[in-house]
Amino acid sequence: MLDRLARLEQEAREAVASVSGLQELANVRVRYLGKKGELTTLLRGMGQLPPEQRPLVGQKANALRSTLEELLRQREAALKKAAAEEKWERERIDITLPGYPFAAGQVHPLTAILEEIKAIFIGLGFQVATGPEIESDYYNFEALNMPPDHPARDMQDSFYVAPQYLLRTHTSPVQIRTMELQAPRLPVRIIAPGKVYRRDDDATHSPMFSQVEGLAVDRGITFADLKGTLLLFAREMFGPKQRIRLRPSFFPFTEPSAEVDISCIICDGEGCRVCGQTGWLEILGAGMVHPQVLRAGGYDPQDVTGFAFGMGVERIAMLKYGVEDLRLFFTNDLRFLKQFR
Ligand code: 2U9
Repeated sequence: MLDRLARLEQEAREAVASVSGLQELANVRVRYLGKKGELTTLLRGMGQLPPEQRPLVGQKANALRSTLEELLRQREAALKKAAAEEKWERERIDITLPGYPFAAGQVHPLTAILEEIKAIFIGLGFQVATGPEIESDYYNFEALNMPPDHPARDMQDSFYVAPQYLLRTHTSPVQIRTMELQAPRLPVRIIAPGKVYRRDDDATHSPMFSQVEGLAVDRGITFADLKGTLLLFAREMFGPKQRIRLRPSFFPFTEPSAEVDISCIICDGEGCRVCGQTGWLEILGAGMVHPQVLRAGGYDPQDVTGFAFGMGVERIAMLKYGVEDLRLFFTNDLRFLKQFR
């Protein structure tokens, strides 16, 4: 019996040493230590031994079991380590290799300007409102005090998609919609950025362009609030020394109305080619919201007043970056766009 144990040990040691993988090792474990394994079977035969031999054989058999378990453990650890090392070698990364070239993108210059404009007004407590680009005749014209026979409708050559529907010619419908939703709660303080569409196409006009319009409605809002807001905007956008100038104008949706100029950002008012020797650059239109328009939005013009303004984002970008042809913003020429990194 002791001889058989010794032979079993020798055999098992060789088997453990010869395996090349974890699955094989598991098979070896079953073969020797499993329920029907060789050692177990051998121990079952102990009953046939004379009683005085049993303790010694039992002791040896248990010792062999421990030895084999330890052997298996060690072999398993060694196989796992070898596998991990092999994986490490296989997946090794040479961090000294040069990286792949990566073309970093950038925001479009118009997006950059739009974000700047938004940030300024958000800082003043305005909220950003949006709306559909296909609008009804009502929201685009009628609610803005431009009835069907109003001459102002001739001023806007528009893209109609159906008799009563068109691509919005300004973002003003957004302010009407917002007032409708919000009335009679006060204050209304929103800007409406977005794309607008007009039949216009030359170096300073595109059939699609972007506007930011603003609207503030509350009790006691005055023209002075409008001027203060626009002066602050001009200084944040173009520099702290900016001055603004308002000239009387006309819009159907505001009364009184004004064209707003900033002191020329090239010559600081001295007169140059960019400002046409006037010292001023026109950057926006503005005015006090027409009572008719307040009413369309659901507010009582006897109770509240409001100011509104509108600007073209491309125009601001052209002035700020010195771009002479607005179409450059839309033709995706990388030689142009890469200059705004
Ligand atoms: C509501 C009430 C009033 C928005 C206004 C202007 C003056 C204006 C132009 C600037 C250059 C359009 O992009 S542009 O061609 N806009 O001059 N816009 S007041 O007035 C509103 C808007 C909505 C409910």
